[in-house]
Amino acid sequence: LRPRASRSIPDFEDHLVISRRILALLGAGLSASSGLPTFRGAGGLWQTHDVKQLSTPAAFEEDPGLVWTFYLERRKAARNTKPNKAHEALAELARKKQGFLAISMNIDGLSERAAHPPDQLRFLHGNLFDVKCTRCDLILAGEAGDAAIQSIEKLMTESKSPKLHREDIPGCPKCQTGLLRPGVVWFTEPLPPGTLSSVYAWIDAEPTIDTMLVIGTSAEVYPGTAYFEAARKKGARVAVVNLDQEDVGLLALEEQDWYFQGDAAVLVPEILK
Ligand code: BJW
Repeated sequence: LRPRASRSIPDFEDHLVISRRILALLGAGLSASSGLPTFRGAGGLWQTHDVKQLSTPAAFEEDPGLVWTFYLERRKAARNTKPNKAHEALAELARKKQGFLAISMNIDGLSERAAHPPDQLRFLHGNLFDVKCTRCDLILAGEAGDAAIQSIEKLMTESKSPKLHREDIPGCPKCQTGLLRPGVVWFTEPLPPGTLSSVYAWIDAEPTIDTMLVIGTSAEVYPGTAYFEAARKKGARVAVVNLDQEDVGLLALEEQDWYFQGDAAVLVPEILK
């Protein structure tokens, strides 16, 4: 399915210059050039890992050790890599344009490490470096999250068994009944309170949103994709950056939109310069 839009970079730049409010939806393809795998498609995590066994609340209930092992490995990979030129270009755009907001589905911490201004960045799916409780509202972020995760990592390295067991997982220090789990949003779970509505409020605010960037996402997961529809209804013109044109079909691009096919780490700095 060929996207209808395929306009030129200079044409997009002309539009960006006059854009006052810009929203970006960021997906796993943004971090692909930093060496982190995406989810769907060739080389994606779901090709070799079963999403139902790893990224749902039922999976954690069934085997919390397996789920923690999966997230500890991803945390290590994220820590051992660096933001790429696309993360940096988006952070730069945010510094230049107060009316730019990025909403990230990524949990890898790379946009933060690229110094994207925090008030212009929202997270839909949590953070690999946070820990929360399965029962109460406890969230351990920053140093507290790190300390909790390090205690689990230590258990793993010291354990004689290659597998983490339920009794290895620390309990919640607040409610004393739940278990500590990764601070991410799994399938069927609601987003962090207030996130959904605050992004809709941003889209509805004045002046009207001019531009929506959709970078490195297969656009399959709700509610990220619902923001696209909302921005489109407000009249935003859409620019998509994606390696695979098949994935762009879901977005139903129109004549006035842009599709830039290729690596985000190359194209994003080019279109935002
Ligand atoms: C490049 C590139 C390069 C590669 N340059 N491009 C039926 C049952 C249950 C639930 C639902 C249902 N129907 C709908 C739902 C709702 C569900 C959903 O959307 N499901 C659909 C899949 C059908 N959504 C939810 O459950 C969400 N919660 C919610 O909606 O709450 C309200 C609600 C509650 C209860 C019921 C219903 C509603 C929560 C979704 C949480 C998703 N979590 C994950 C895991 C997070 C933690 C973790 O990382 O482990 O988030 S799943 C995974 O998908 C991850 C991602 O953030 C997310 C999006 O993936 P993304 O970023 O698009 O990656 P890919 O791999 O799909 O695409 C990468 C793209 O990059 C590709 O297009 C490549 O071509 C491209 N690319 N390299 C540029 N170098």
